[in-house]
Amino acid sequence: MPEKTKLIEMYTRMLQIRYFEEKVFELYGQNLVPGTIHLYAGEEAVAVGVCSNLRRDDYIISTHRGHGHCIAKGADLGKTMAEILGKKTGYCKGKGGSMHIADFNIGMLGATAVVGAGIPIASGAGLSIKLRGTDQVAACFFGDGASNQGTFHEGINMAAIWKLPVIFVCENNLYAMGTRQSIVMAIENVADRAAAYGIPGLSVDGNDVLAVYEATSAAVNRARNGEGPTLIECKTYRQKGHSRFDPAAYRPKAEVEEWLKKDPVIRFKNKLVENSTLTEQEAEKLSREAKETVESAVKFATESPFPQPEEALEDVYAKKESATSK
Ligand SMILES: Cc1ncc(C[n+]2csc(CCOP(=O)(O)OP(=O)(O)O)c2C)c(N)n1
Ligand SMILES: [Mg+2]
Repeated sequence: MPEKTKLIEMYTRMLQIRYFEEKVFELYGQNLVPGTIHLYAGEEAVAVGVCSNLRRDDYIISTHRGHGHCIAKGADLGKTMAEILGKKTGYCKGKGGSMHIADFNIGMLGATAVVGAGIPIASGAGLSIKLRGTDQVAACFFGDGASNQGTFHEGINMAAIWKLPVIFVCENNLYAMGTRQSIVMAIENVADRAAAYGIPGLSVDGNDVLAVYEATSAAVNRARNGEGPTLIECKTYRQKGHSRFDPAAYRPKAEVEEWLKKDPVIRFKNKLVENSTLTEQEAEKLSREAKETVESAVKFATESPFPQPEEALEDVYAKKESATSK
């Protein structure tokens, strides 16, 4: 089990992700978010359990459901919110939006809206680490749906044969849009696929941040020691629909209720109180502070200016000098 300061940091991050997503949902309702959004609420234990094992110079590769990954890796909440609102102060100057946030300073190599596309990118990052001879690792988040893409096979196979320092993290939330996993997969555990690549594959309770933390800790040690990649499947559930407009009517009510009882944020709080890491009052204070942090991120983002139309093509193409010097 991590030490007290680390546990509190992990709980704080989970709270920040939850409140952040609630705010994004609210702002979307006020027509302040261009495009669509995919919320991470309910899956906080995965991002935090994984990223709490990573150093700042380690890499992550994210998905269309990526706000939680960014926050867990240490992204600035104000710049993240500003990007989602299309503001000039956002990570990509407001030109990327929710699904294209990147911050190389914290090792966040980028989100992608193309399902499964991050998997070979992670293997590429792993190859870069190996060629440069550093002890960094790359963690790649993707969904159960993505694990049915060809990129999953190609990316993991390559990482396995070259023993690349990559942790493949499947966020199995049982659905790819409205399609239930059992309709499109003849196996129950995505982790079983690891056998095909000769690498370890584990299925863990993705709503238990400590279970995710322990599994990732072993995978990170393995990767840093040059022993190659690991596939970790985290069984979890998104509390909202696939995207903002999806009421998720295809999910049985009893199933939703069962998973809401396994809320990862509440479960972690209960655990911290039970084992005397926190008192109820201290937990309440952390919750208030996380809300305030998110409120100031919203204030920063909403008060920030939009980019000007004439800036539209800036940062889109490489400058001539740098393009020819390559
Ligand atoms: C290559 C590709 N195919 C289809 C889509 C449309 N699409 C967007 S999200 C999604 C479902 C992804 O499911 P999963 O990988 O389980 O991630 P989750 O949304 O459950 O987190 C699909 C099919 C896409 N963006 N990219
Ligand atoms: Mg899914």
